[in-house]
Amino acid sequence: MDLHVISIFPGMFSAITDEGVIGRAIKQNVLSLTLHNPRAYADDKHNTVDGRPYGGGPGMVMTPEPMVKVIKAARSHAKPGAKVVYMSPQGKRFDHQTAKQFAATDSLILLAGRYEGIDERVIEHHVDEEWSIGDFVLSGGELPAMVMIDAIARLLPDSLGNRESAEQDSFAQGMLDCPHYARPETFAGQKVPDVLLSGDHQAIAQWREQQAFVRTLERRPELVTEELLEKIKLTDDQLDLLAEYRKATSDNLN
Ligand code: 9D3
Repeated sequence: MDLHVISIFPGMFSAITDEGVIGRAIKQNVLSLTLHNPRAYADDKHNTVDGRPYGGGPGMVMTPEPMVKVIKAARSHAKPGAKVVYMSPQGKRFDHQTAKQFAATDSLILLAGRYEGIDERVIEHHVDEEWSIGDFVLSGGELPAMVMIDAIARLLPDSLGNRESAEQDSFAQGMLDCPHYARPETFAGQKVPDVLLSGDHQAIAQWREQQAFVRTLERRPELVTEELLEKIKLTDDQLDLLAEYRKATSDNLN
């Protein structure tokens, strides 16, 4: 997969290119990441990429000319059909499903804005999709782009065959993860749950699924949708728990 990132702060991306999943994917040629700086396409001696907003108000706006030039340059390097994705608080919310869809494409152009954002005419004519990573205010699109790249890169097939662990990811299943334990068996007076030491793989799988289900129900009830319930096929115990929980929450409302 080739990724093209448009940003006036290309140096920020060394945070993800040098180590970890993304660094490894790049090293194994599963992924390439190319940075494109709008400043290189500004035509004044100060390489200006921002301007004052028409209509007044605080902050600056990224001006159209260098942005359109840098987008065209990125398109010329990307594979044919690559989408231009603008990281924006006005975008749809990025999630694991979206990560999977992007991971299945072979070329992508991510546009990270600064200031108050990009001139709307650029978005209308040169951007294919807008994505947000959540309802909180950041200072630019670079961290969101890196978040998206991380979520995508770990889903790419690699030579070590990490696909299986990606499929087992909690969000891939639509549930939160179960608790995890490592040595020692007793730490600060707290013992690892017996079932995990039993060697009974079926019992362990059952316990983990039960833990994941209860946690999801308690912490993120909005994730327990009809769709999830159909997918995971609840045991009788889980059905009882769900009924009890739903009764308790509907009682709270009354
Ligand atoms: C304080 C500035 N805001 C005016 C009311 C608007 C605003 C402009 C630019 C808010 C944030 C930003 C910069 N953010 C992004 O570029 C961004 C972002 C985010 O802030 N949160 C979640 N996802 C994203 S994707 C890009």
